[in-house]
Amino acid sequence: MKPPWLAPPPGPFRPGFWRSPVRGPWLTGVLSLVLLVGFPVVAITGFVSYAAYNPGLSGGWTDLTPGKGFLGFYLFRWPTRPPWLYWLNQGVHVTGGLVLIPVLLTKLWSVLPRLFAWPPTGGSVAKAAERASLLLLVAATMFETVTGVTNIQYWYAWPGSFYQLHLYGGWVFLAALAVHVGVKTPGMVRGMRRRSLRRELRTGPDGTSAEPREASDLAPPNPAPATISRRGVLGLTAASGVTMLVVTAGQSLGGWTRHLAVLAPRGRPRGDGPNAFQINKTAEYAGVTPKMVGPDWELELDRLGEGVARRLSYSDLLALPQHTAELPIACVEGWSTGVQRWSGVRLADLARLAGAADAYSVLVESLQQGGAFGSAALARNQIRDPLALLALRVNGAELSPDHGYPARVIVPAAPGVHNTKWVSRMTFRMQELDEP
Ligand SMILES: Nc1nc2c(c(=O)[nH]1)N[C@H]1C(S)=C(S)[C@@H](COP(=O)(O)O)O[C@H]1N2
Ligand SMILES: [Mo]
Repeated sequence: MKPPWLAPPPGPFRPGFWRSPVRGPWLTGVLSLVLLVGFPVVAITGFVSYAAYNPGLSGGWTDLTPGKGFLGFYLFRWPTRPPWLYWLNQGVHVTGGLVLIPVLLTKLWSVLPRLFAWPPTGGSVAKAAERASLLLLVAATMFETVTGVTNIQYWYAWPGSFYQLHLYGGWVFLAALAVHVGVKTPGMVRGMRRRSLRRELRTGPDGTSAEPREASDLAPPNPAPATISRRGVLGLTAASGVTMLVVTAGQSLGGWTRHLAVLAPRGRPRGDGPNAFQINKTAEYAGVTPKMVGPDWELELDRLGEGVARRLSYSDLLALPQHTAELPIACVEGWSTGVQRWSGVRLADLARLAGAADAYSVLVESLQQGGAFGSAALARNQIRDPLALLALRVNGAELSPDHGYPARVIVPAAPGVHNTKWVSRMTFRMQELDEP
């Protein structure tokens, strides 16, 4: 006899409360397998995105992440080829994360009774540790999903930078996932072996009965008659995932699929004409006025520590050799402008003009008045790539004010945030400096 204080309180804490006959080790196992394949893809592309965002420049020019030295152990110099590299990475990261949301929710539903398991500590130290790691995993997964979704939907209102919180959350997630996979994989395999997928996909609610309680505490001790089959649950989940795919993927795929991307704020086509592609921040938002980019606008080229090397007017820039690059802008938020035809001056030519042909890095600053992303640092390989331009024109026309008139950076394979608009100054740094 258990002492009375160990008896669960009424309601969801009593196993008999949970009666769905489809809940059980098989359904949980199938959903787990989908997440086991999907989550690592989303996590890896997320960590890779961080490497792209931070090109490993020391000195903290753009990256202010505290503790970067420790968590940044895997960072590598982000390449400039293939030009669609970041487009693909971020499309997979964001779209993959969104598509997995319905699978995650169904999986959480399938294990919901365990949230109410009694006693909450599990009754032993080992159980308590397992439950704590589970709580951490669920919390980290929710945190990554909520911060990610609010960020791409422009509702982001969390204290602290998205970039840091989502990265740290990612590490917590990865650690908790590793423990979970280690502990649960045998159970997942056993659960899936209990039933044949093919047979389940042919079984409707009439033929659906619960798995035996002895098999797992996920199965209900006192099952109700089935109102949905396992096939129905998996079908609804799959249909939700596919719907999510259809209403978001167009924001990165582009073309006609863009019309379907109703859940993507930067997904839809906008107007027509050479500049009619997605805009992130407008000139108005950045506080860039027509006066600031009028005839007096100049580009300043500096060498760090040595001051101004050159000043170039708009017509000076147009008089330099003009080059063309067909490149997309691919935002960290997962959307892309698709390939546009940019033309302007090579960053390598500007570096040479500044006497900085083999610069280690360059800090590109804009006319933006405050706010984030008004400047960005680029690494040597990005300066030197022949497709890396200070663009003056796009698709045969002058840049529009919102796309960065008079001049903006465009670098192959770089995350959108490095393609600084309304450029006013470029400071070349000749050597790698020590951390400040
Ligand atoms: N000065 C400045 N440049 C900027 C930004 C910004 O906010 N300010 N946003 C960046 C981001 S995050 C992206 S995705 C691209 C978007 O370029 P677009 O608005 O021309 O599509 O511009 C980049 N350049
Ligand atoms: Mo972006």
